[in-house]
Amino acid sequence: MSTLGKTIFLFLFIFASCSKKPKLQTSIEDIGLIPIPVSVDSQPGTFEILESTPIYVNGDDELVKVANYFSETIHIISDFHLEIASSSEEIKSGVLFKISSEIKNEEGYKITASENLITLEAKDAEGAFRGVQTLLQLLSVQENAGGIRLGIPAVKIEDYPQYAYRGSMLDVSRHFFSVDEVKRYIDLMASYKLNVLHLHLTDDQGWRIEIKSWPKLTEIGGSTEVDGGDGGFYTQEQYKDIVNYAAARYITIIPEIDMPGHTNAALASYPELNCDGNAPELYTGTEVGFSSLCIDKEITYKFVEDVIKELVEITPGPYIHIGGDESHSTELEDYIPFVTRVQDMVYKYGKTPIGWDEIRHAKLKKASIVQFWANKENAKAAVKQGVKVLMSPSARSYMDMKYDSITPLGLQWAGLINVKKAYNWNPATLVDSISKKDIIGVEAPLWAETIETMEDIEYMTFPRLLGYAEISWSPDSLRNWETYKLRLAKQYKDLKLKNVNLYESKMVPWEKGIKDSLE
Ligand code: TNX
Repeated sequence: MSTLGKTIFLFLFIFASCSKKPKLQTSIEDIGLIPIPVSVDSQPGTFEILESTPIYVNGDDELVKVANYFSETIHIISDFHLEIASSSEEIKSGVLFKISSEIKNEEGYKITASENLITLEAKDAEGAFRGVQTLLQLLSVQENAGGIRLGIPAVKIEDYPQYAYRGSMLDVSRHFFSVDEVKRYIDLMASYKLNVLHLHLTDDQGWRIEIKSWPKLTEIGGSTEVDGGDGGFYTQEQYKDIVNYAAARYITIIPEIDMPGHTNAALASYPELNCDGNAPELYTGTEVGFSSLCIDKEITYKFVEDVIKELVEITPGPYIHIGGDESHSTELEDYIPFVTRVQDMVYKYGKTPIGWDEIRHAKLKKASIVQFWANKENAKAAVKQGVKVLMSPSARSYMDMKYDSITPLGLQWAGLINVKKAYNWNPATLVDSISKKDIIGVEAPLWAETIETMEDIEYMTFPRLLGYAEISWSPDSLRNWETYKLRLAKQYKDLKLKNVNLYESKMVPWEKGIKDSLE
């Protein structure tokens, strides 16, 4: 070889060895999946996602949307643009999204990841969306001078949920939260496979949803909030925007109109809804149980029916929540016929009613749902009527309860709920004589008497929300506080990347160190 030839050879050799990246290594041991999947079988090797990694879709348009969501999320993390192509052929390398009739469970999915190929199979697009959340949690992002590298450890995962209803509730009445804030909460919920957001749209302190046939509800009733702030409300267009945003993440919005109590905002807006014909003042305090719709006036039922009718038009989901809690100013003999009549109206417009556990006093139709929050006798009586229960035990799942005595936000009437207490319970054994078959699922509410900002929402819900997600998704046999807290600790980096205002409980050994060098 000539000297020039040798020089070129040497140059190429050095260039090649410098540009050759070390093999990317990731380990499932470093990842704390929440909720824990039904089965995880770790394999050797790592799949590296590159700018050139193709995504193939073998399924319908809905599945393409889920693949797009995956690709867009990868783009946000890494700037990579992963191309999506449809394919019914056998694929040897890349990421394949596929509908599979072998997967029988609702929302079920299966991930098979090797060094060359990731296959995400699901019963339908909804199952694939849940599986994408697992893929995103499996993703390790390693950053060094050479740029960002993305790896997914080789693994086989099979997964499906224990409960069909895995929810959270935001009280937008006591303090109002904007459309963007609700959307951010929806995104955070989606990461942990939650699938229902219940919006507590009305209460004594504020009416937050536009009702075109009763415009003063929002004009007057939406004009303030706890402590006298400006309040606010969603126009029907804004509300539909929230509903669609949630639907794209396979989350159902359940609207609540709380009645016959918790209605001061409506009573202040329309004098004719009051038994004495006089509108009370708007209310900005935090007492409960002082207001009631006028049970004996026919206009009350015209009002309720108009509201339900308009609400149904903007609600694609199956449920309307009719409240029914703490109606201390309504005699039981009035409460029962009221709830019965409102229940019928909801069915008349093609929806299924949900109500807080007191509604069990009325004769319920079998499909109606009772949301247990305080009174075990109410929950048992509901089950005796043959209806299903939604588990929101205040002493375990109320995210407005303080973590400990020095938590700056929140209440403590149902006790303090630290991260362990929030996690360490089983919906199927909490109330004797109520078992899994009687339970539709779990919902963790955030009441907002003391919650004013998105940062406040995040502080009270993170990390407890991840625990409720696991309780409702994962098999009880896999749930254990000691191993859960280690998985939760590994979520630290992801929560920080998402800018979540996390409550850093001392019960959790948060993994704050940067563990992603390429050695
Ligand atoms: C009880 S829970 C309420 C709410 C309060 C909450 C505060 C329920 C059905 N009613 O009106 O906001 O306590 O924790």
